[in-house]
Amino acid sequence: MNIKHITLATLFLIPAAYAADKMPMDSMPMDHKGMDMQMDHQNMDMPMGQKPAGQTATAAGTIKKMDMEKGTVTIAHGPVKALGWPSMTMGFKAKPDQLRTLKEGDQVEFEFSSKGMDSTITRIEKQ
Ligand SMILES: [Cu+2]
Repeated sequence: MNIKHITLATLFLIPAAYAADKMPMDSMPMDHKGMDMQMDHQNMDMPMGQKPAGQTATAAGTIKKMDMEKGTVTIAHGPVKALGWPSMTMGFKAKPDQLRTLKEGDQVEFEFSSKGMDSTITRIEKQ
């Protein structure tokens, strides 16, 4: 019991004393934080410099709404494993040609490319 207590006290006290004596509080932590922030910023900028490569995925769902003039289709789709998406209702860009044979309420299977918030249907078929 007693030995354990002494050991614990020593373990806590020595690093604390060391830190107070050898590491000035005002320089090291700040420098370190600044470095992390710069690195994060670089990482965020990197994808912008690359050519826009959208991810392609397939999903199945139900057509909720179509807008031939805007070229959009709203689909309540199931989970998209490839992108880590849960099931949701969302709008996709689509060419009127792709929507011509479809109507609201249709069950569809489709393929799309996703770039940020933009998802464009590349193939869509009635199930
Ligand atoms: Cu979605």
